[in-house]
Amino acid sequence: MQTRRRWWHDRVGYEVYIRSFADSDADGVGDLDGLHERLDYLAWLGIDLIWITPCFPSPLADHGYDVADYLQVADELGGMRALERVVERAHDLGIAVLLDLVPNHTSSAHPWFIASRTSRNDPKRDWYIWRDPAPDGGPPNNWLSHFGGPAWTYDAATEQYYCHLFLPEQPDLNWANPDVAAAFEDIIAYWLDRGIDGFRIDVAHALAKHADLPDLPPAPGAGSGETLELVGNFEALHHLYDVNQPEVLDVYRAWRRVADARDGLLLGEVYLTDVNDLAPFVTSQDGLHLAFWFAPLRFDGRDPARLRRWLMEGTGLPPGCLAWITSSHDSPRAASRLGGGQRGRDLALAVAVLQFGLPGLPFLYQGEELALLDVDVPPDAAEDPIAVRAGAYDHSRDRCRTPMPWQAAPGLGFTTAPRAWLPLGDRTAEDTVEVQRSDTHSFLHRYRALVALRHDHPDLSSLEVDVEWQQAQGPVIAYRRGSLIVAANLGPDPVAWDPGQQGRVVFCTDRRREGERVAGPLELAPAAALAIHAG
Ligand code: ISL
Repeated sequence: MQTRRRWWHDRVGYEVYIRSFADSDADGVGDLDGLHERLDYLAWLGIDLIWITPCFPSPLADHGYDVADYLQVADELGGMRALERVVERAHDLGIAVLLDLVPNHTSSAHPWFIASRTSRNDPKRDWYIWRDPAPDGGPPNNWLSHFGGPAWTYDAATEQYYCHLFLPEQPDLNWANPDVAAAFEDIIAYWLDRGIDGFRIDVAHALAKHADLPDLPPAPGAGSGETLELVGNFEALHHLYDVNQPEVLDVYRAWRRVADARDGLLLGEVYLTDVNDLAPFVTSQDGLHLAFWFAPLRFDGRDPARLRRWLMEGTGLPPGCLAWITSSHDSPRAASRLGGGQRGRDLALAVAVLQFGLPGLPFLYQGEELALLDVDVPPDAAEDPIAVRAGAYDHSRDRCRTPMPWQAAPGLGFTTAPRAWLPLGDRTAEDTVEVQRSDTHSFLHRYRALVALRHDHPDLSSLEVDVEWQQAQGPVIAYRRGSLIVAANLGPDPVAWDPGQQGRVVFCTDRRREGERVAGPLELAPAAALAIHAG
């Protein structure tokens, strides 16, 4: 089945974690005017699509993923005018702007929920998931919150529990209620009509719940180490009824009509790592346009065959329906996950090279282009509810969310405030944009060259050019994409690798190899990746 070519298919995306990108007003928190000032940098990097993490009014129990008003912009981030300035400038630079839509839950401070909890008869009562206590007075079922503890909180005023897959301050909406669906169709139309180009959709697989809210059985793979998230016992349950219900696809069918009428992009955070679960979200012509593919985030640098399998699984879907990431504001930075140090950084770039050659929308997470490592955030500086509430410091997302290092200066060029909202960490001058930009051998320049590779070779973003996977040669993952051959050595030793084709190196993680003629086997250093133009 062929996907119709749309405006986003040849773009390169970038996640802006707004609170840590650039602070324009010296309050220690990144904001939209700060982003505005840095859009030229993103254009220089070759980025032509950004996803801005939630910028709506919020009590910040989950740093913006608890939205109190979907139609306004938080004052702390600069308000509506600041967003308009960002969109205008971004469009002048050819950069599309996605907002982060959080439809699974609202903030408990949203007027909908405030009304809903006033009485069992309130017109908004059924906008959320309320149930009577179990016979013993406990929660109605055994569902758990992603952030630890039960997925239910008792509301004494009306003597019922409400459901929240995340914090108690993030009550889940009842998507079985058509009024909720209608409200979100209006929200989507509202922003698209104001020049926003689309949405990243938060926990896009979770909106619909099984009507009977049955207990969840234990997970078949529990304890196998295969699971991603270990906060509390969330991954010990088999999530048969709380996420990935078929009705969720009806939601996107309706949104798709609203979005397509305005040429808007719907990009789902579908956190399902079995490709068969993910497929229905993106393979029908009336579902999400794109979904992030999270399985490759399980690669820790040790078993290239696993990464190869996940990349192949993703490319088994119709072309152009996936977005590729190696890190985000929810996971360890790629360079840290892949072992840290020089090798972790080199491997992160090598994996990005492999992903940038595949059909779909490649994304960078802010700071990835600098090969940043995670920052150690001490418990007394913790912000993430996973750390603060659940005490799961090992899984804290703070360490991948620390401020962007722009300059080797106090505040890292991120802020002039004496203190940023999260620690700056021990960033070195070599970590900063300023220093890396002036050094053509830096990671920043390699990522920029990688983005340019994608833009300069239409075969890579084409929906018609297949991926031809090469037989695995030891730790080397390689494929052909039209006129290009892309390869990476993910092992710890140099490898002789045969591209099976003559050509010229048009990109290499080792910049000195660019331009090299290839005629037969060549040596790939550990963590080296390259692209060869055949001919
Ligand atoms: O489902 C998961 C793994 O099985 C989770 O990883 C889940 O998809 C993820 O935590 C969802 O993240 C998003 O929604 C959260 C917010 O805290 C994150 O920052 C956001 O990216 C709640 O809105």
